[in-house]
Amino acid sequence: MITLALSKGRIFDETLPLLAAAGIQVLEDPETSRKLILPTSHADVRVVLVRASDVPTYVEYGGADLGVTGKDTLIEHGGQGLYQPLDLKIAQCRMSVAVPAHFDYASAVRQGSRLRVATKYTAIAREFFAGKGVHVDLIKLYGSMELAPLTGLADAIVDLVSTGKTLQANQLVEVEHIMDISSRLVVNQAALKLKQASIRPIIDAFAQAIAKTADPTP
Ligand code: PRT
Ligand code: MG
Repeated sequence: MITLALSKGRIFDETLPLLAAAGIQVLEDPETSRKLILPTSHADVRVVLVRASDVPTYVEYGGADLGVTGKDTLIEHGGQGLYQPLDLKIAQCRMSVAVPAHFDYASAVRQGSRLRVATKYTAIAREFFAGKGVHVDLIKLYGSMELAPLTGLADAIVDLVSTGKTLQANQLVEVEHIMDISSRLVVNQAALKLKQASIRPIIDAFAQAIAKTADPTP
């Protein structure tokens, strides 16, 4: 049996076409089913639904053989014990620093002020500001980062941005682009050795599907 860990929402939705390219159909819709283990058209392949931030942990400890996870989540997890064969180019966005429109970020940085930064992504934020030589107090949050500067909890946030509409709706502006983000296929290293014959074809089919999307000419 091969177990693939996915999170509901954009990662599940954008992984479906890749699974289809590997000849695998998921037989239940996670939005209507309450099941956490979904069967597929392959009797020996199943999908488990976990929190996005739990995907690397499931794969690291062998609760799943494979998983799909954002680069953001993977960096925060640390990636230990995970083979990362493919950038799937799905669920694309960017990691940015944002501040209230009235906050003079450039001056604050120039003057060497200590910035209060709220984020779910403390490892990425710590490394980014250390690289710039900016002193920060990091405030760990688990969601709704946009609220932190509006309530005086923080001067700035580090968060994911795709269309920019969430920032705009909360009068926040992007002041730094930290990195581009997309989702990765992660594989348990022991499973790759022991279940090589079942896992390799899935990796190869995903790789071909991505290459086709990047260059659609036959
Ligand atoms: O929601 P939950 O707490 O369970 O976990 P999660 O938020 O990590 O899961 P999910 O499914 O929301 O995101 C899974 C992965 O999708 C992330 O780890 C990213 O790699 C990727 N991804 C791509 C995004 C976005 N785009 C994105 N726009 N993840 C989150 N967002 C959020 C962002 O945090 C912000 O609140 O959407 C908002 C901004 O969107 P725009 O379009 O308004 O800019
Ligand atoms: Mg979310």
